[in-house]
Amino acid sequence: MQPVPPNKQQALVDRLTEQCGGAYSPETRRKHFITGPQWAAAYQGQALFYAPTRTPVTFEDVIREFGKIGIGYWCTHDSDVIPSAQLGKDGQSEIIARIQKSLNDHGVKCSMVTTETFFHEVFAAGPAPESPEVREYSAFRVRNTVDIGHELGAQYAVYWPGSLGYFVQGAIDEMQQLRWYAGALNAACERDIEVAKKKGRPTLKHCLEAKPFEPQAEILLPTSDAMLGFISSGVLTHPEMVGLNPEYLHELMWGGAPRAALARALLAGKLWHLDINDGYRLKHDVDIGMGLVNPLDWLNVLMLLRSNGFNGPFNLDFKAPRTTSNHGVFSVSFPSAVDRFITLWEIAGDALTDPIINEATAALKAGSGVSAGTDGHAIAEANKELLTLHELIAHRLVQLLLGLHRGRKIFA
Ligand code: GLT
Ligand code: MN
Ligand code: MN
Repeated sequence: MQPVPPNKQQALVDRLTEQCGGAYSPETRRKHFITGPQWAAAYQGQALFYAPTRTPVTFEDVIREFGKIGIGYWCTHDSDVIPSAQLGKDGQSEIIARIQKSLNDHGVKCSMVTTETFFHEVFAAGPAPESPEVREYSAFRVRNTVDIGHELGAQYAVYWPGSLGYFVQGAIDEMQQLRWYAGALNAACERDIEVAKKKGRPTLKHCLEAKPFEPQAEILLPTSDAMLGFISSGVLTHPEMVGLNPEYLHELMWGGAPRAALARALLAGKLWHLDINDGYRLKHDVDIGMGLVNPLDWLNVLMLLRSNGFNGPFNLDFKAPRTTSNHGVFSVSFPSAVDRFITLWEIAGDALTDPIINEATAALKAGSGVSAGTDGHAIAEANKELLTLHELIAHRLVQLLLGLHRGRKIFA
């Protein structure tokens, strides 16, 4: 092949993207409760050890492009768009008005706001350290985020306490820091009740997001399960207002099975928001686009969610690789992530109504009908052939995933 000069490269990528097929219309995409984070779209590829590979984009660019793609909802940290020095000051309302205008112009809604309690120097010792002034500042930040959320019409607030922890041992009192962290959440909920009442709006759903490592070495609330324990531990004044925003990859990072983690959250009635992405077990937070690494596992996860009535928000918390250009972020990364999600969601629907899977599942639940009392060996013998269905169900799911039930098409 001839070299592809710089001025021909975008056209080549666009043509091949088009040839991939499988894209949904913006209208179809908008039917799903899919949300796109400002920080994900604006990420310049500058993770630890790396220089940025992309140029900055504004929130206006992000919202406009989300609107074109058919991503119906936008979410943001308090400080993604509003410089932290302006938070709670006059500059904040001026920026919020500009955000609102962009959202209106492009038919996008704000679904969620989240407080950044990790990046700013003030959070060097985390969001709930010894210093009462820092804790008062954290409370101000979460209260102010609640205000921003209500102004922008959001329904959800997310908190990621990744900096609640330590690098070196000896200085941290875990009991106290957990109580202090609860204090910040309590401040957010109390402000929410006040503002919601004043505005005649429902209160927000406050969702905790766990990640087992990064940026601290040891994290006090490292998993969704740890957070469930925290929510019901008695330290929150409004535990009914606090639930979870699990992230698919964050559960893999500690070696968990995301589907089982989500099942536990569903059982507790706390699965309220979900960050969708992909990556590898026991590795750092690579935030790869949903379905690029573990499509079969994702199919299983979506079957669980569909059959338990969870319809979103599905938050595209992934990061385009450093090799993707600014143009590629909106022409390839976001639309293809949405389309993989929708396809897997539809296949999950097919799998849930698949006659083979359904009959196999029903047969497994029916058992053998042979009552052998307390004779374990006889019970096992009587069920032996039925249990082969486990493997058959797995085969059927892979068939549905890869379209193998339709036969492989060979193009001449
Ligand atoms: C940070 C984290 C994400 C969280 C964001 C919400 S912050 O980017 O790695 O997984 O969803 O605060
Ligand atoms: Mn996340
Ligand atoms: Mn992540």
